[in-house]
Amino acid sequence: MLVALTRSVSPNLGNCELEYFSRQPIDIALAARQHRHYEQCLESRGAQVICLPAEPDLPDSVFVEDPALVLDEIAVITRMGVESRRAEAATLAAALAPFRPLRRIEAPGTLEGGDVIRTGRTLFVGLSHRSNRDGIAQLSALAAPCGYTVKAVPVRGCLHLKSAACQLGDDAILINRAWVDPSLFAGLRLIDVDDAEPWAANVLPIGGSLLCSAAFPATRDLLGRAGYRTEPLDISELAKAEGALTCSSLIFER
Ligand code: CIR
Repeated sequence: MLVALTRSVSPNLGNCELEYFSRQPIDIALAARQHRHYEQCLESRGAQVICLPAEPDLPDSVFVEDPALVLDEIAVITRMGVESRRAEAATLAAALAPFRPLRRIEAPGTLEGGDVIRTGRTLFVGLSHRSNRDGIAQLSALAAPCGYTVKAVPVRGCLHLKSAACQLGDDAILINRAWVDPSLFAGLRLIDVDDAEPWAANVLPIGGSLLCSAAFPATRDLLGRAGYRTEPLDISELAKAEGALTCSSLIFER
């Protein structure tokens, strides 16, 4: 049984961290409706959604992908690259404890789940503003006994590795080559985002289809032509906080 761990939108989302976007007003009620629709899409694809209560003091806490990484054997509670988000880990760790033994990234390491792409037993980890070499080395030491190889991937021009590239549920990667070196994914099939849609690489494979942002129709079209079933979701309000599709859930086998 697939579990999707989520957290309701903070009423304070408007005070989110921003790295690449200018601050825009966020309609919190609309963000909450869009997030609920996202959860319904996960449910309709077979996931049991466990939604944690909103954290009014933690603006970015809806983005549960970042404070933890759930592998088949363990869950790694990360140490986030921005101080303002570190308190998100406590309640997320409590929610994950029944499912996996917990491990932790410790200072001076930093790591955010948005920087981790898994393909088979390989973890590609973005070396970004948010995840540093020490954090990646710690993850490598924690995951190696479970049979994972960790590969560091320098990222430029975007928030996380998963802003630049995402795994499509098979041996393919959707990629914006301007932000990550494609040669690092040697052996995998690469599909480029549409040139006019640099932020389109973040899509979520679940239940045999790809959840895509409705804001990037050209990339969705090209995925359709490549044989993928896609579903557009309006995530306009979470996108203003630099969120996309993968960042609002942690999906794992129970
Ligand atoms: C942040 O800057 O941390 C949030 N405003 C956005 C995080 C999005 N996370 C993700 O894509 N994994």
